[in-house]
Amino acid sequence: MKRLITRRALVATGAIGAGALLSGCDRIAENPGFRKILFSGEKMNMGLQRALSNRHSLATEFRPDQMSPVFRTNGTNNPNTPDYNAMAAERFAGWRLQVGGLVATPLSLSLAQIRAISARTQITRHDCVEGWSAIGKWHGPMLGTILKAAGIRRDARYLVFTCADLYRGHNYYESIDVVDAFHPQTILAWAMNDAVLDIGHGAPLRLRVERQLGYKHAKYVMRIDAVASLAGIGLGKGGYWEDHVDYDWYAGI
Ligand SMILES: Nc1nc2c(c(=O)[nH]1)N[C@H]1C(S)=C(S)[C@@H](COP(=O)(O)O)O[C@H]1N2
Ligand SMILES: [Mo]
Repeated sequence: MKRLITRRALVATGAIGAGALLSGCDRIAENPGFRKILFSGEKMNMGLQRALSNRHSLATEFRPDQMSPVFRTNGTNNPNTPDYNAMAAERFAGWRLQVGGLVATPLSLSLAQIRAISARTQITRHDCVEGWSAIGKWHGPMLGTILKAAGIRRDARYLVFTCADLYRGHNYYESIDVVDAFHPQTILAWAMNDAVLDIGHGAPLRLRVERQLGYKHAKYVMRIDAVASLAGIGLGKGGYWEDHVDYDWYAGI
Protein backbone atom coordinates (compact mmCIF):
# COMPACT_ATOMS: atom_id res chain seq x y z
CA MET A 1 0.00 0.00 0.00
CA LYS A 2 2.90 2.26 0.86
CA ARG A 3 4.11 2.19 -2.73
CA LEU A 4 0.85 3.71 -3.89
CA ILE A 5 1.18 6.87 -1.83
CA THR A 6 2.38 9.19 -4.56
CA ARG A 7 3.08 12.86 -4.15
CA ARG A 8 0.32 13.59 -6.61
CA ALA A 9 -2.25 11.63 -4.66
CA LEU A 10 -1.30 13.34 -1.43
CA VAL A 11 -1.47 16.80 -2.93
CA ALA A 12 -4.63 16.10 -4.90
CA THR A 13 -6.44 15.02 -1.77
CA GLY A 14 -5.04 17.79 0.36
CA ALA A 15 -3.74 15.24 2.87
CA ILE A 16 -0.58 17.23 3.39
CA GLY A 17 0.49 20.74 2.63
CA ALA A 18 3.09 21.84 0.11
CA GLY A 19 5.59 22.41 2.93
CA ALA A 20 5.56 18.75 3.84
CA LEU A 21 6.12 17.85 0.21
CA LEU A 22 9.43 19.65 0.16
CA SER A 23 10.76 17.42 2.90
CA GLY A 24 9.96 14.30 0.86
CA CYS A 25 6.66 12.66 1.52
CA ASP A 26 7.80 9.12 0.80
CA ARG A 27 9.72 9.18 4.03
CA ILE A 28 6.82 10.80 5.84
CA ALA A 29 4.35 8.25 4.52
CA GLU A 30 6.58 5.46 5.82
CA ASN A 31 6.73 6.96 9.28
CA PRO A 32 4.33 4.93 11.46
CA GLY A 33 3.23 8.02 13.37
CA PHE A 34 2.24 9.79 10.21
CA ARG A 35 0.48 6.75 8.82
CA LYS A 36 -1.48 6.58 12.03
CA ILE A 37 -2.65 10.14 11.61
CA LEU A 38 -3.64 9.46 8.03
CA PHE A 39 -5.59 6.33 8.77
CA SER A 40 -7.26 6.82 12.12
CA GLY A 41 -10.82 7.83 12.72
CA GLU A 42 -11.95 11.33 12.03
CA LYS A 43 -8.48 12.39 10.97
CA MET A 44 -8.45 9.82 8.22
CA ASN A 45 -8.57 11.46 4.85
CA MET A 46 -11.28 9.92 2.70
CA GLY A 47 -9.83 11.21 -0.54
CA LEU A 48 -6.47 9.69 0.27
CA GLN A 49 -8.10 6.38 1.04
CA ARG A 50 -9.77 6.40 -2.33
CA ALA A 51 -6.51 7.26 -4.04
CA LEU A 52 -4.84 4.27 -2.38
CA SER A 53 -7.18 1.56 -3.58
CA ASN A 54 -10.21 1.19 -5.72
CA ARG A 55 -12.89 1.16 -3.11
CA HIS A 56 -15.46 -0.07 -5.59
CA SER A 57 -13.69 -3.24 -6.66
CA LEU A 58 -15.12 -6.53 -5.44
CA ALA A 59 -13.71 -8.86 -2.81
CA THR A 60 -12.89 -12.33 -4.11
CA GLU A 61 -15.81 -14.72 -4.08
CA PHE A 62 -15.27 -18.47 -3.69
CA ARG A 63 -16.91 -21.69 -4.83
CA PRO A 64 -19.07 -23.75 -2.45
CA ASP A 65 -16.41 -26.48 -2.29
CA GLN A 66 -13.95 -23.90 -0.94
CA MET A 67 -16.07 -23.12 2.12
CA SER A 68 -14.40 -23.75 5.47
CA PRO A 69 -15.71 -26.84 7.27
CA VAL A 70 -15.58 -24.86 10.51
CA PHE A 71 -16.21 -21.14 10.81
CA ARG A 72 -15.25 -20.15 14.32
CA THR A 73 -16.87 -17.36 16.28
CA ASN A 74 -14.96 -14.48 17.75
CA GLY A 75 -15.63 -11.71 20.25
CA THR A 76 -19.12 -11.99 21.67
CA ASN A 77 -20.76 -15.32 20.86
CA ASN A 78 -23.94 -14.56 22.78
CA PRO A 79 -24.95 -11.07 23.97
CA ASN A 80 -26.78 -12.82 26.84
CA THR A 81 -28.53 -9.69 28.10
CA PRO A 82 -32.11 -9.93 29.42
CA ASP A 83 -33.41 -7.99 26.37
CA TYR A 84 -31.51 -10.11 23.88
CA ASN A 85 -32.45 -13.37 25.57
CA ALA A 86 -36.13 -12.37 25.51
CA MET A 87 -35.93 -11.63 21.77
CA ALA A 88 -34.01 -14.83 21.04
CA ALA A 89 -36.59 -16.87 22.99
CA GLU A 90 -39.25 -15.81 20.48
CA ARG A 91 -36.89 -16.32 17.56
CA PHE A 92 -36.60 -12.57 17.10
CA ALA A 93 -40.29 -12.11 16.18
CA GLY A 94 -40.35 -8.91 18.26
CA TRP A 95 -36.93 -7.68 17.16
CA ARG A 96 -36.79 -4.60 14.93
CA LEU A 97 -33.94 -3.02 13.04
CA GLN A 98 -34.05 0.75 13.54
CA VAL A 99 -32.65 2.91 10.75
CA GLY A 100 -32.32 6.57 11.66
CA GLY A 101 -30.13 9.63 11.85
CA LEU A 102 -29.68 11.61 8.63
CA VAL A 103 -32.46 9.92 6.69
CA ALA A 104 -35.70 11.29 5.25
CA THR A 105 -37.77 8.37 6.58
CA PRO A 106 -36.62 6.51 9.68
CA LEU A 107 -37.39 2.80 9.38
CA SER A 108 -38.29 0.11 11.86
CA LEU A 109 -38.00 -3.24 10.08
CA SER A 110 -39.02 -6.69 11.29
CA LEU A 111 -37.00 -9.73 10.37
CA ALA A 112 -39.82 -10.82 8.06
CA GLN A 113 -39.64 -7.49 6.24
CA ILE A 114 -35.87 -7.76 5.91
CA ARG A 115 -36.15 -11.32 4.59
CA ALA A 116 -38.63 -10.09 1.96
CA ILE A 117 -36.08 -7.67 0.46
CA SER A 118 -34.22 -9.09 -2.52
CA ALA A 119 -30.98 -10.55 -1.25
CA ARG A 120 -27.45 -11.23 -2.36
CA THR A 121 -25.54 -14.45 -1.66
CA GLN A 122 -21.77 -14.36 -1.47
CA ILE A 123 -19.03 -16.79 -0.46
CA THR A 124 -16.18 -14.74 0.93
CA ARG A 125 -13.16 -15.01 3.18
CA HIS A 126 -13.36 -13.44 6.60
CA ASP A 127 -9.99 -12.24 7.91
CA CYS A 128 -9.62 -11.54 11.61
CA VAL A 129 -6.68 -9.46 12.83
CA GLU A 130 -6.09 -12.07 15.49
CA GLY A 131 -4.70 -14.28 12.75
CA TRP A 132 -7.40 -16.58 11.49
CA SER A 133 -9.52 -16.67 8.33
CA ALA A 134 -12.57 -18.62 7.24
CA ILE A 135 -14.59 -18.86 4.05
CA GLY A 136 -18.35 -18.74 4.51
CA LYS A 137 -21.54 -18.09 2.59
CA TRP A 138 -23.58 -15.03 3.51
CA HIS A 139 -27.07 -14.05 2.44
CA GLY A 140 -29.08 -10.87 2.95
CA PRO A 141 -30.13 -7.57 1.41
CA MET A 142 -27.57 -5.01 0.32
CA LEU A 143 -27.20 -2.29 2.93
CA GLY A 144 -27.56 0.23 0.08
CA THR A 145 -31.09 -1.00 -0.67
CA ILE A 146 -32.17 -0.25 2.89
CA LEU A 147 -30.41 3.11 3.00
CA LYS A 148 -32.12 4.15 -0.23
CA ALA A 149 -35.48 3.05 1.17
CA ALA A 150 -34.83 5.27 4.20
CA GLY A 151 -33.83 8.17 1.97
CA ILE A 152 -30.30 8.68 3.27
CA ARG A 153 -29.42 12.37 3.13
CA ARG A 154 -26.53 13.85 1.19
CA ASP A 155 -24.87 15.17 4.30
CA ALA A 156 -24.50 11.65 5.74
CA ARG A 157 -20.89 10.47 5.65
CA TYR A 158 -20.88 7.46 7.97
CA LEU A 159 -23.18 4.67 9.05
CA VAL A 160 -23.00 3.68 12.70
CA PHE A 161 -24.07 0.17 13.75
CA THR A 162 -25.22 -0.25 17.32
CA CYS A 163 -25.07 -3.85 18.52
CA ALA A 164 -26.95 -5.76 21.19
CA ASP A 165 -23.85 -6.89 23.07
CA LEU A 166 -21.58 -5.45 25.68
CA TYR A 167 -18.04 -6.59 24.97
CA ARG A 168 -15.69 -6.34 27.95
CA GLY A 169 -18.11 -3.87 29.50
CA HIS A 170 -18.51 -1.55 26.51
CA ASN A 171 -21.35 -1.26 24.04
CA TYR A 172 -20.15 -2.80 20.80
CA TYR A 173 -20.56 -0.52 17.85
CA GLU A 174 -18.89 -0.02 14.51
CA SER A 175 -19.01 2.42 11.62
CA ILE A 176 -18.25 2.52 7.92
CA ASP A 177 -18.38 5.34 5.40
CA VAL A 178 -20.96 5.79 2.66
CA VAL A 179 -18.59 4.40 0.00
CA ASP A 180 -18.43 1.04 1.78
CA ALA A 181 -22.11 1.24 2.71
CA PHE A 182 -23.10 1.30 -0.96
CA HIS A 183 -20.53 -1.30 -2.04
CA PRO A 184 -22.52 -4.16 -3.65
CA GLN A 185 -21.00 -6.79 -1.32
CA THR A 186 -21.92 -4.84 1.81
CA ILE A 187 -24.94 -6.72 3.04
CA LEU A 188 -26.98 -7.25 6.18
CA ALA A 189 -26.79 -11.02 6.49
CA TRP A 190 -29.61 -12.96 8.09
CA ALA A 191 -28.41 -16.34 6.79
CA MET A 192 -25.01 -18.04 6.81
CA ASN A 193 -23.95 -21.26 5.11
CA ASP A 194 -27.55 -21.90 3.92
CA ALA A 195 -29.03 -21.72 7.42
CA VAL A 196 -30.64 -18.94 9.44
CA LEU A 197 -27.87 -16.94 11.14
CA ASP A 198 -27.14 -18.47 14.54
CA ILE A 199 -26.49 -16.61 17.78
CA GLY A 200 -22.75 -17.25 17.69
CA HIS A 201 -22.39 -15.49 14.36
CA GLY A 202 -24.63 -12.52 15.14
CA ALA A 203 -28.34 -13.42 15.02
CA PRO A 204 -30.63 -12.09 13.86
CA LEU A 205 -28.65 -9.71 11.62
CA ARG A 206 -24.99 -8.90 11.07
CA LEU A 207 -23.05 -6.69 8.76
CA ARG A 208 -20.80 -8.10 6.03
CA VAL A 209 -18.45 -5.47 4.69
CA GLU A 210 -16.26 -7.69 2.58
CA ARG A 211 -13.47 -5.27 1.78
CA GLN A 212 -12.61 -4.84 5.43
CA LEU A 213 -11.21 -6.89 8.31
CA GLY A 214 -13.36 -8.98 10.63
CA TYR A 215 -13.83 -6.54 13.46
CA LYS A 216 -15.76 -4.16 11.18
CA HIS A 217 -18.44 -6.83 10.55
CA ALA A 218 -20.82 -5.87 13.34
CA LYS A 219 -22.89 -8.75 14.72
CA TYR A 220 -26.24 -8.39 16.60
CA VAL A 221 -27.07 -5.15 14.76
CA MET A 222 -29.93 -3.29 16.44
CA ARG A 223 -29.68 0.19 14.95
CA ILE A 224 -28.12 1.86 11.96
CA ASP A 225 -27.68 5.63 12.08
CA ALA A 226 -26.52 7.84 9.24
CA VAL A 227 -24.29 10.58 10.66
CA ALA A 228 -22.12 13.42 9.40
CA SER A 229 -19.38 12.86 11.99
CA LEU A 230 -18.23 10.17 14.41
CA ALA A 231 -17.47 12.72 17.12
CA GLY A 232 -19.51 12.19 20.25
CA ILE A 233 -20.31 8.55 19.45
CA GLY A 234 -18.63 6.20 21.90
CA LEU A 235 -15.14 7.64 22.43
CA GLY A 236 -15.29 9.19 18.95
CA LYS A 237 -13.03 6.83 17.03
CA GLY A 238 -15.80 5.00 15.22
CA GLY A 239 -15.96 1.63 16.91
CA TYR A 240 -15.35 -0.59 19.90
CA TRP A 241 -11.86 -1.69 18.83
CA GLU A 242 -10.90 1.76 17.60
CA ASP A 243 -11.94 3.30 20.92
CA HIS A 244 -10.51 0.71 23.28
CA VAL A 245 -7.75 -1.21 21.50
CA ASP A 246 -6.53 1.44 19.08
CA TYR A 247 -7.31 -0.50 15.91
CA ASP A 248 -7.51 1.58 12.71
CA TRP A 249 -10.94 2.85 11.76
CA TYR A 250 -10.33 1.95 8.14
CA ALA A 251 -9.51 -1.75 7.98
CA GLY A 252 -9.46 -2.21 4.23
CA ILE A 253 -8.20 -5.46 2.72
N1 LIG B 1 -21.40 -7.13 18.03
C1 LIG B 1 -20.19 -7.67 17.82
N2 LIG B 1 -19.74 -7.75 16.55
C2 LIG B 1 -18.52 -8.29 16.29
C3 LIG B 1 -17.67 -8.73 17.35
C4 LIG B 1 -18.17 -8.63 18.66
O1 LIG B 1 -17.51 -9.02 19.66
N3 LIG B 1 -19.44 -8.09 18.87
N4 LIG B 1 -16.41 -9.24 17.04
C5 LIG B 1 -15.84 -8.89 15.74
C6 LIG B 1 -14.67 -9.67 15.34
S1 LIG B 1 -13.18 -9.23 15.99
C7 LIG B 1 -14.74 -10.62 14.37
S2 LIG B 1 -13.34 -11.40 13.77
C8 LIG B 1 -16.04 -11.06 13.84
C9 LIG B 1 -16.23 -12.52 14.12
O2 LIG B 1 -17.38 -12.99 13.49
P1 LIG B 1 -17.84 -14.47 13.76
O3 LIG B 1 -18.08 -14.60 15.24
O4 LIG B 1 -19.06 -14.66 12.94
O5 LIG B 1 -16.71 -15.37 13.34
O6 LIG B 1 -17.13 -10.34 14.37
C10 LIG B 1 -16.88 -8.99 14.63
N5 LIG B 1 -18.13 -8.38 15.01
MO1 LIG C 1 -11.62 -10.18 14.63
